[in-house]
Amino acid sequence: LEPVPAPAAGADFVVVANRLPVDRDTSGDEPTWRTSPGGLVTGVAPVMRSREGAWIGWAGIADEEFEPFDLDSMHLVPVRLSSEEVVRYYEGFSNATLWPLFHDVIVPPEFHRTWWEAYQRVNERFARTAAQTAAAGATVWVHDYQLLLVPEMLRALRPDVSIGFFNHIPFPPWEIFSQLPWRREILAGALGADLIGFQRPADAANFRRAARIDRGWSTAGMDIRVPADPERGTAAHVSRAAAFPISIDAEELDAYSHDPQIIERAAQIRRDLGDPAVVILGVDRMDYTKGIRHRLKAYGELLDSGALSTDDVTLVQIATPSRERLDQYQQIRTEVELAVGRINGEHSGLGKQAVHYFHHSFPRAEMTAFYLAADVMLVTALRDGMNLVAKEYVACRTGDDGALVLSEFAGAADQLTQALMVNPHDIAGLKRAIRRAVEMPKAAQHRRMQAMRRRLAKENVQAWSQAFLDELEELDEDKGGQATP
Ligand code: ADQ
Repeated sequence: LEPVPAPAAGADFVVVANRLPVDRDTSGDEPTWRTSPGGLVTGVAPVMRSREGAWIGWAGIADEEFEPFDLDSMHLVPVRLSSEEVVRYYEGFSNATLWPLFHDVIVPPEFHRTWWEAYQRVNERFARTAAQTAAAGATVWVHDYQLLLVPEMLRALRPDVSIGFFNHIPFPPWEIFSQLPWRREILAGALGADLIGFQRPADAANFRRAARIDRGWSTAGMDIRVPADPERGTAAHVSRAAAFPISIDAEELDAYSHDPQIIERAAQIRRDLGDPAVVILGVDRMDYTKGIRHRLKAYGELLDSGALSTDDVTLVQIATPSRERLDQYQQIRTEVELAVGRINGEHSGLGKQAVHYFHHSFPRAEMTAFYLAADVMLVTALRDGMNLVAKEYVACRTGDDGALVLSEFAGAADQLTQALMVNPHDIAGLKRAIRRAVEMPKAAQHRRMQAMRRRLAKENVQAWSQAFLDELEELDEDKGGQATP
């Protein structure tokens, strides 16, 4: 790739992510855009608004070209994807190769050369769009596993910009990552960034180790020395790989949780559930990484043995539809629904349902009401970069009560250390933790919840993005003084 000039009127701060934070609404006479929820959106939107930058991403509709537009004080630049690219780049390489590979191969990743070709092509389109959007010397923040090649491509196109990359999902140990036929290109791609952020220190360490083993590149502390690559058109530089655990907009959730209408809605939810003594809640995208089956197995066995009874407890499982065209996702949905059906068939009575299951998404206000209504929250991911649901639950517990059961394989376990930690593969341990949570005395709930809430009030999403962008800026200022490898 050859360097290109900076645009005359470019943006000073550019976010590059697979999806724009909007959905097309075609229900009315005139199609409109409305902002859409989701982990990444929750994380970056507040920063975008405060810095008035540009956001580059796919608008979510294949084969359609949209002009850049402004919404909620954000400048949005749509990138076109053909339906074939959606299949190969997005559903294929991103979600059926990298996603399972980076999540401990819970299901087998598929390696297809046609998917890889599409991934490269689409990454280059994103990189070129970023090169045409960023002002001279701008900061460009690239997000997630769909765009791992963009940092290196953008560096070749625009050596003047400062490039950050954030990996929202785990980064696997070398022994797993090395299965990827294109591991070299993926590593070199991400290493085009000046700063590479991960959720946990262990993810960053896995990444640095991969760079050492595969590329033979030397590391010092968090830094990796990347030599020049004349073929790809990049100069020697130092790239830093470190942990920046993402968080939630604690203040916004706190405001929602104090809203009298939402408080009343939470009370209504409990009444509608039949006023059980204990409401247990699970909230996830319908994904095989989230451990929904393990959770249901443990809960079902507790009902089987009589340790829990539908006289006192009910489980509300909310599972957002996700990646529904992929086989593995159809399969997990079938398995979850079979398990829910079995448990309800065996244990529900009239007005006493064992599991209330929802396969759709809810507005944020309604989600908050569910968090407020739940005495126990179950987060049992088999592997999860962070898991914002765990943090959202804590942020909504304005009464300092409630019990969180949390998988040690979710990044959130590093911050929410007062949760009841579980290994979700250990069904006996999971059952013990659920019982403990259900029976936890109020004083213990308060002690644990207060400590977690105090931490989240400080370590919110604004602090996360600020920490990442501050460090990126520092690295940019230091650039002149850096010894080249
Ligand atoms: P996800 O895998 O999507 O995110 P998570 O972090 O839990 O997982 O974020 C899900 C978001 O969607 C939460 O904000 C939640 O409230 C919302 N949500 C879930 N179900 C919903 C429903 N039915 N209705 C409405 N909203 C719903 C990826 C990584 C994570 C990482 C995030 C952010 O897999 O590990 O924490 O990115 O980096």
